[in-house]
Amino acid sequence: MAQFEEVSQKSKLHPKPEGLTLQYGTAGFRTQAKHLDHIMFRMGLLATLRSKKTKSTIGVMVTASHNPEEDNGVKLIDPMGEMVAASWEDYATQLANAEQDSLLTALRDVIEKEAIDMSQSASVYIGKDTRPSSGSLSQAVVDGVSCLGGKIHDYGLVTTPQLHYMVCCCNTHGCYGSATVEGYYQKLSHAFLQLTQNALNRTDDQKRLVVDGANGIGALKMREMEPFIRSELQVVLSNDGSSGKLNHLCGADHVKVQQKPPEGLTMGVGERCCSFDGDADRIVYYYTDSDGRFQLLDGDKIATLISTYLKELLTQAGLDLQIAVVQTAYANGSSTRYLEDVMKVTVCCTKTGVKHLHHAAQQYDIGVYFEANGHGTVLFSKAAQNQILELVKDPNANDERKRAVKLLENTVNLINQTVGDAISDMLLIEAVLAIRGMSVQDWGAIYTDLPNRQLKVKVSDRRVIDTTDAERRAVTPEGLQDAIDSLVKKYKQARAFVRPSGTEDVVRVYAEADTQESADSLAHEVSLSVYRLAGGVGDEPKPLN
Ligand code: NG1
Ligand code: ZN
Repeated sequence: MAQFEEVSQKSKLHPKPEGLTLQYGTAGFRTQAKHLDHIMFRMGLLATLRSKKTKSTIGVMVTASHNPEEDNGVKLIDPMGEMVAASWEDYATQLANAEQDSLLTALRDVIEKEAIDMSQSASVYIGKDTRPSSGSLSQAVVDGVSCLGGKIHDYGLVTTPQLHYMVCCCNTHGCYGSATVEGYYQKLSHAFLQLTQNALNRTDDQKRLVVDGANGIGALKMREMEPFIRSELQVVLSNDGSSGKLNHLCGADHVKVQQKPPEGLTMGVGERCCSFDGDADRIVYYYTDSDGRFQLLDGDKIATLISTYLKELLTQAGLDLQIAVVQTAYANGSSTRYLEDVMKVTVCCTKTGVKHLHHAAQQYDIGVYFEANGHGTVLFSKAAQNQILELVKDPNANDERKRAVKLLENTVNLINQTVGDAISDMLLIEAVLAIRGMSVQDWGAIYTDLPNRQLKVKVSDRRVIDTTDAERRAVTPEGLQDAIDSLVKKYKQARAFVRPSGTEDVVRVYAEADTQESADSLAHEVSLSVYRLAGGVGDEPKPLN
C-alpha cells in the first residue's frame, strides 16, 4: 500500500535511536526532548489509527507539563477529551519501541488487532506548549499523521486542557462549545460572569488575584483571556515567560513540593495568589499570613471548597444527587477526615494519575476529583446534567431553588469536564469565594493540613517496588512495608507510603505526622529504608535538617 511506503520513507527522517526503550507512563511519554523525535512521528501514526478506529477526531498534545524545560513529552486524547484508552497505551509503547526495520510490522499488528479500516478518513488535533523543542516535535507528529493521510488541525500554542476541550467540542458537534480558543474563552467567561453576578459589593482588592504562570503557556493564555473577565477579576500576572525559564523555581509543582512561594512574585500579606504548572492543567493557591508564614491551599483544599459549595447548592435546589470526592494516597489526612466526618461526603481513593481519578469520578452523579498537586476537575453525569437543566426550566420552582439551580447550571458550564484545567479551576474557585463571601484565609481555615513531606530516592530499578491498596502499601521488595510500618509507629498521627514514579526515574516517598519535624524525620527514615531495601544508587539520603 502506498501509505505504508510513505511511512517507511518518512520514518527514516525520524529514526529511532537503537536500543532506546520508553514507556507510555502516567502521563504519556516523557523524557529529554532530544530522545523524542521518533516517538512524536510514531504517535502521529497511532493517533491517525485511533481516529480511523473511533471514526472521531483524536488529540495529540506535545508537552512535559511541570517537568524541566529541557524535557518534553506527548499525550494522546480520546474522542470525548479524556485520556486515551488503556489498551492503546500498550500499542503506543509497542510502536515507540519497535526498532526502525520493524516499525511497519508493529503498525500492521495494531491495524490487524483492532480491525481498522484503512480507507476510513482520519482527523487529528495537535497542540504544543512553549518549550523550545515543542515546535519541531509537533512537526514530527504532523509528519506521522500526514503519512497515513489524516486531516490535521494544528492549534499551535495551547494549554493541555484547551486541546482536550477542542477535541470534545469537535466530537460532540459543538454541543460542548465551539472548537476554537475564542470559543473556550467565551464559554468560560460567560459562565464566570453569570456566577459572579451573585456576589455583591466586592471591592477591587477582593477582585485581585496574583497569578504565577510558571513562565509557560498558561501565562500566554491568561493574557489572552484577561479582557473577557476583567470586570470581575483583576489578574496580576507574574512569571509570564518574558524572561524566566519554564517551571524553574516557579509553577504549581515547585510551590506544592517545596512548600514555598515561587520566585519572581511579590506577595502582600493576606493576598490571594495561585500558580499554574507548565501546561496549565494544575493549580494551587497560597498566601502569606499575618505572622509571615506561607500558607498553601492545594488540590485537597480545592476539592473541599468545591464539594462543599456543590453540596450546599444541591440541598438548596432540592436535587437528590450523590456527590463524591476522589483522592489519591497523597491527599492530606486532614482533608479526608474533614470530608468524611464533617462534610459527610463519600471519599474514594485511587492510584496516582488522572486517568484513575477520572474513571472513579465517572461512577457518581457528581464526582469531584483532585490530586493533592492541584490537578483535578468535576464530572457531572448525563443524568445529573439533565436534572439540573429540567429544574432550570421548571416554572413551579420557588426562588431559592431557582437561584441554586441557575448557579449549578453556570457552574457546569464553567468547569472543563474533560480534564483538570488551571484556568477553569481558577475561575471556579474565584466565583465560589465571591459567591460565599469568603476570603482566602476563611478558605484555608476550613481544616488544618497535617505537616507533610515528599522526597525522591534514586534506585537502580524502580520496578522492584510493587504496591497495593491504591499504592498505600508496598508488596515488594520483601521487608520494606514492615520497615515502613514500624517507623510510622514511632510518630503521632503519622502515615507514610512509597511508590515508583510514573514520570521520573525515582521512587517517591510521602510522610505526614503531627509536626513538620516529625514528618521530615519520618520521610527521611523511610527514604533510608527504600535506599537500603530497594537498591538505592548514589549517596545515602541525608536528613533534611
Ligand atoms: P508520578 O511521577 O507518577 O508521581 C506525577 C504526579 C501525578 C501526576 C503525574 C502526571 C505526584 C506525587 N505525582 O506522577 O500526580 O500528576 O505526575 O503529571 O504529584
Ligand atoms: Zn501539567
